[in-house]
Amino acid sequence: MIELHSMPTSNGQKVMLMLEETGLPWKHVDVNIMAGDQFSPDYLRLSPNNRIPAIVDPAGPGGRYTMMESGAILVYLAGKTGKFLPRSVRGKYDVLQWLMFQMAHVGPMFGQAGHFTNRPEPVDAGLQYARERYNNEVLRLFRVLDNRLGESKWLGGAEYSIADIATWPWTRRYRVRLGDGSAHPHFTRWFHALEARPAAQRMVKMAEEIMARMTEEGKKRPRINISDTRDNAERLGKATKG
Ligand SMILES: N[C@@H](CCC(=O)N[C@@H](CS)C(=O)NCC(=O)O)C(=O)O
Repeated sequence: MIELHSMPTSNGQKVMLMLEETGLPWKHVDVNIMAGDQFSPDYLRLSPNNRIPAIVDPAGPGGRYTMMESGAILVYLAGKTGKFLPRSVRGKYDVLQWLMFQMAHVGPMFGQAGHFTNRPEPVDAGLQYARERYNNEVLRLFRVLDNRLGESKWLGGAEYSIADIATWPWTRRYRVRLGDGSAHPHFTRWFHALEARPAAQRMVKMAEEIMARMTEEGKKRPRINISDTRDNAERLGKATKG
C-alpha cells in the first residue's frame, strides 16, 4: 500500500486526488508542518527539502521507492498505473507542459500572494509592492488558464490528465479572486467539471477530515512559524547537522 506522508494543503491534495483517481490502495501518514514534523530525520530522508508531500511505495521500481515533489509524484503514479498521462508522444508533452506550468507558476505565485497578503504588519511601500506584484501575477495566471481552457477541453488536451489533477486544488478558492467567475467562463467550466468527479468529491471530504484531525492533534504541541525562513534554515541545519 502506498503511503502518502503529507498534510492536505493544495500540494497534498494533488496527490490525494491522483491516488483516488487511480484507485491505488493508499493511506495518509500525517506530517504536521505547523508543528515541525517536516524536520524530523525520518521525514527528511523522504523529503530532503523539508516539504510535504512525499510518498513511500513498497512496490516501486527495484523495490521500496520514496519520492518528494508533487509534480514528480504525479508523473510516477501515472507511469505506475498507465493513467492520466497520454501514451502518444505529442499528448504526453502537452500534458507535461501544463504540469510544469502548475509547478513553476500557479503553486509558487499563489503561495507568495497568500504569504504577503496575510502579513500582519502595517502596510508600508515594500509590503504594498509585494502584495501587488504577486496578486497581479495570480490574476494573470487565471487569465492564462482561461485562455488555455478556451481552446482545449482539459489543460493538457482532449483528455483529463495529471495537469488538471495538479492544478485544480490550487484553484479551489477561485471565488476570492474572480467572484462569480463570469469573466473566466472557460476556467469555471473546467473547474465545475472537475468538482463533479467522484474522486474529487472523495478527496475534498477526506482532506477536510484529515485537516480537522491534524489541527486538533496540533493543538497539543507548540507551533512553528513556517513563514520564518531563517528559523526554517536553522531547523534544517540542526536536523542534518549542517
Ligand atoms: N514543489 C513542492 C512544494 C511543496 C510545498 O511547498 N509544501 C509546503 C506545504 S503546501 C510545505 O511543506 N511547507 C513546509 C515548510 O515550509 O516548512 C511540491 O510541489 O511538492
